[in-house]
Amino acid sequence: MSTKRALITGITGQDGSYLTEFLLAKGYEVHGLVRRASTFNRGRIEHLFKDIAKDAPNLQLHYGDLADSNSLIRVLAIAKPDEIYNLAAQSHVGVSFDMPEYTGDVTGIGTTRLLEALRTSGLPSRFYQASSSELYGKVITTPQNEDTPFYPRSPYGCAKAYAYYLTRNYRESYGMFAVNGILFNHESPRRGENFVTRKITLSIANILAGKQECLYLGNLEAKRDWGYAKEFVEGMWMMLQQPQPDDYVLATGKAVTVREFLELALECAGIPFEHNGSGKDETYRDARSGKVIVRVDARYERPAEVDYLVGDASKARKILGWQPKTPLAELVKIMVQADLAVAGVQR
Ligand code: NAP
Ligand code: F7E
Repeated sequence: MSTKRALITGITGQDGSYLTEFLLAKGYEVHGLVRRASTFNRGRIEHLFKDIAKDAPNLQLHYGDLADSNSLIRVLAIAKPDEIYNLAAQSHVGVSFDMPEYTGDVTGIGTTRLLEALRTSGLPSRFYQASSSELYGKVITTPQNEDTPFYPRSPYGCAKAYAYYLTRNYRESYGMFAVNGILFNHESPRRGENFVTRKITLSIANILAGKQECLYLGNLEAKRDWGYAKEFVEGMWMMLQQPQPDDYVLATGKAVTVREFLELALECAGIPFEHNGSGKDETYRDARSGKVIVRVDARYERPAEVDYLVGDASKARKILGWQPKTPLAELVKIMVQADLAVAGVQR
């Protein structure tokens, strides 16, 4: 059997890096779209190059951008992928309120550019679209599954809704094998540093290392269904191995508040804490030193919040055989330990 080829947009991101590892281990030739940056943006996949022999070019990177159709056409012609994973996006919900037009262009229209480049290429590639639980936003029913109506609450959620429907439209209009993975939050030590879980674990490590005084957070009451990214990328691949294209939710089915995540992380790092005040005056102190280590800061609140998301992944469990394995307490431990090592804290 010939080697399978995959193209990953967003290969330098959290999910892109885990998916690349997963596909390389399965013997795939992996092509990645990398955008030009003035700073080094390949840190999450750098280790993979070190492991690869020079005469086994099974991981190839190509400059390109979801805002640039010609680069997508060029990369498709070079990679000729059997499978395409469209993971690239302006993926930060909070930032999308500051940059709604850009978010719409990259996260929404970027998907049109890639689907249209694929359609006109005539390649038979299977297409995965990174859809999101942010589609459900101000939820209509709980838990959310593939039939739950959408109510996006941010420019990011709206852009993802557009991309979701476009993916379905190309499937129905042109018979393309195009699927949506509607993924609930998934985290890891490779999570971007300005998403709340990683912000918490990295800040705690930096506080213990004496590199940071205090962690400033927004809404502590939001509830999320947090899983382990490494396990979620396997579900993406499973969706593209099915006989028929379809859309699937991936989630753990359990949700906790940002506050609960914070307290779990503090416990995991061995910091005894005292909680005082409420609202904007709320603080957490290190019970040993009395120093305030967590404060609430309105700068991190959003114009419209998504209060509570929890997913029902029973379709994925039944049809794909996918299920999450790592409980939240274990995920918190993995993230805290990795960040203590990054910060140079001896344990
Ligand atoms: P991430 O870490 O923010 O990675 C985003 C990737 O997109 C990075 O490689 C980034 O490149 C790339 N990118 C951004 N703008 C681009 C552009 N204009 N052209 C080409 N590439 C661009 O996101 P993630 O957590 O891995 O998530 C992967 C995908 O799943 C995203 O589409 C996200 O919206 C979606 N999603 C994520 C979650 C989650 O909980 N993680 C849940 C549901 C859906 P740089 O490295 O250069 O910035
Ligand atoms: O926020 C609250 C914030 O930015 C989670 C993306 O991967 O998952 C992610 O979107 C919650 C929100 O993730 C801070 O208000 C409090 O309620 O970590 P987040 P997100 O918005 O859920 C979905 C599924 C995606 O698709 C997205 O791409 O935490 N929160 N204080 C904070 N959030 C941040 N970022 N920073 C704070 O200081």
